[in-house]
Amino acid sequence: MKKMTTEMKFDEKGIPLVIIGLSQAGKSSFLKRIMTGEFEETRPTMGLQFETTEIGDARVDIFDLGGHISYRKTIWESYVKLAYGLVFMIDSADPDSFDEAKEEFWRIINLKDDRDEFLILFLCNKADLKESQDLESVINHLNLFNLAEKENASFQFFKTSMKTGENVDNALNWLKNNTAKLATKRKIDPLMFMIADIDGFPLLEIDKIGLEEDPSLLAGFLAAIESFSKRIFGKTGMLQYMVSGDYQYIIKTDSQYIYSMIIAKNESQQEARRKIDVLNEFVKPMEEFSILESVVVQVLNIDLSEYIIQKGFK
Ligand SMILES: Nc1nc2c(ncn2[C@@H]2O[C@H](COP(=O)(O)OP(=O)(O)O)[C@@H](O)[C@H]2O)c(=O)[nH]1
Ligand SMILES: [Mg+2]
Repeated sequence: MKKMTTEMKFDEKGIPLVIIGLSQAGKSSFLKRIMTGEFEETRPTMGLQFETTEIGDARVDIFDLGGHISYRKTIWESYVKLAYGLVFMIDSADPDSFDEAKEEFWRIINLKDDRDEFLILFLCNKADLKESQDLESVINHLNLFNLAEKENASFQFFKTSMKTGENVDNALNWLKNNTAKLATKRKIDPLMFMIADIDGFPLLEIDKIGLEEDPSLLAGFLAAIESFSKRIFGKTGMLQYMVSGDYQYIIKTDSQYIYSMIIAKNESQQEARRKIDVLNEFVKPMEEFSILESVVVQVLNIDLSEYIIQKGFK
């Protein structure tokens, strides 16, 4: 379990996107196209691999699906939950892989929270090969028309070739335009984040610099956590949400910890809840608190120069 968390490296900056697909679909070639504008025969990557790049303001993490050992799955599932957009790549010239791709695709889509708006860019790659199936038959085979029922998803399909460059620019432009739109809706800039034990004792606290000048905000928050910890005694998995003045307070508990965050009134409550949910999943199996700080900073996606961190109150 410890291994899983140390290997995790959410990036600290940028809109989170993931590129996923079975191995050999063309993900590494797509990455190469994004970075260099060129195609180069890639070598099959053996074993586990972590790749990352940038598209505009977005930070993109790339994962191979299928045949993974389970702790690795936990990692990319958490990335998927955090991601604003998913790029799913398929080898359109390999119809034998469609069933497995279908299973993985829908499993991933179903990981996304129904509260979240998110993007799906579906790339039917290797369009240059004569065995390449047309878009309609891939859409039919994978039941992609069912995406229309996902009201929170914006989706788009392209046939691409990383080899010839066909539709690569169109796909990237769709992604850039749509992530930029989502990012403005989903932005949060927490004023304060805290993990406390179940009695309300703070274990890790991250405060925006300048927050100490508003003691009422802090005092109100601590009082809320304390009363919350008393009220939920014996219950777990509760989430509480309050609005007070210009602020929103989001508090969640599991059997061990209380997670809490303050964001401004105009920011996305859903985004704050989502981040707390992801953190909750990571913290649960942690035996030590030593790496917690970096996990929190990465999931919250904050600029550390703007915050003060306090820990180890006990
Ligand atoms: N013909 C053709 N081959 C491609 C295309 N994209 C990738 N490949 C090749 O397919 C294989 C797998 O590509 P790779 O990018 O490593 O796939 P990944 O496992 O998803 O990262 C490599 O031999 C690539 O050179 C494409 O659009 N057309
Ligand atoms: Mg690869």
